[in-house]
Amino acid sequence: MDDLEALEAEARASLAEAGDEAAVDAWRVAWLGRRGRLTTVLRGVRDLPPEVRPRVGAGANRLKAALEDAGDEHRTRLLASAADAESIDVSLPGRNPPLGSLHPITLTRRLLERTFRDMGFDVVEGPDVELEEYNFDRLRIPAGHPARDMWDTIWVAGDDDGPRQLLRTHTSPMQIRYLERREPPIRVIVPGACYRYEATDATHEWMLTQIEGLVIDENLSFAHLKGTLEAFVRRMFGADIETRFRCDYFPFVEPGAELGVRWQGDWLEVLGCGMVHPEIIEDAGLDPERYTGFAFGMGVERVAMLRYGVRDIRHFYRNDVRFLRQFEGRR
Ligand code: YSA
Repeated sequence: MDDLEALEAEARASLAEAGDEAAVDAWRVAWLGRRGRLTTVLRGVRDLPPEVRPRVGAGANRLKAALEDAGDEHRTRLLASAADAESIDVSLPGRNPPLGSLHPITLTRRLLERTFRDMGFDVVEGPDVELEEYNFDRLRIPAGHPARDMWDTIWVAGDDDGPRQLLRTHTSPMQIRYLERREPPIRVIVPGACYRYEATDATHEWMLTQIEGLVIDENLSFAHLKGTLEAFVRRMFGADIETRFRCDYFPFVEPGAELGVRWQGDWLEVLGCGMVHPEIIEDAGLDPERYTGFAFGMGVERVAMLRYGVRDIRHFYRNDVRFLRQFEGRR
């Protein structure tokens, strides 16, 4: 029994020196493990004379339980003091939590909106799910018109008797909606998502963002269109940017054009534009002899490609954080 007391004193002294969880584990193995010192004593009880065996056996078992408790308590104390050491020091200055960041298309869209606002444009939005009538018919693209092939369409399933709906293929339907409600002078942009049932490649996505522009006033000419868009491009990309206007066809303008920007030794089409067709002005209840106007539809992903040197449009919506992290901290 004296030996057991000496053993307990030694075990407790050794536990007191264990400074971390790993040391407590090592202590447990040395004393209570399969070949541990106390385990060896317990195993030897069966060799003792029968008259002392019960007393020593009971004492050794009590000691084993006491040392197990002591080991657990020591571990708990160590963990509690480690947690104290890591606890918050309220006197330190605050740190920003790791937040997400804005997507490059959001950044570009906001920059475009700011640029047009500075040039005197209002900003409005319209519906993504649009009526066929606004997306096509009232833009002079009736059913069966070959120009419908320019916009492969995702139709929205609905009531067979009701008007047909679709995911807008461009932001141009908002020209008609805006003209229904506003009187000239009009100077507005309409940013928003558009959807096309088409294959993707390095410069085409099936979901894209456009910014529509509409300007209606007296005495506006193609020179105003060119001047406005060239001023815009210079503000966005600097004075040295190389641009070109080429003839293009859209049923809702006359004449129509596209604006391309020099990109990787080639030209990248950034927007379609033109003088608003007189029939559209007349359908809005305005006198086309008095009012003229111009409009444009710009691809925001294309502008982002130019701005950030992105060679493949598909990077934007792959959700690869290695790509997206490159835009962290930008505004
Ligand atoms: C034309 C004349 C106007 O008076 C007003 C607007 C327009 C533009 C017309 N609504 C339109 O959608 N023309 S477009 O099909 O040529 O697209 C306009 C721009 O969107 C393109 O110049 C390009 O920058 C971008 N775009 C078109 N399809 C795209 C795309 N961007 C990414 N992926 C696609 N699949």
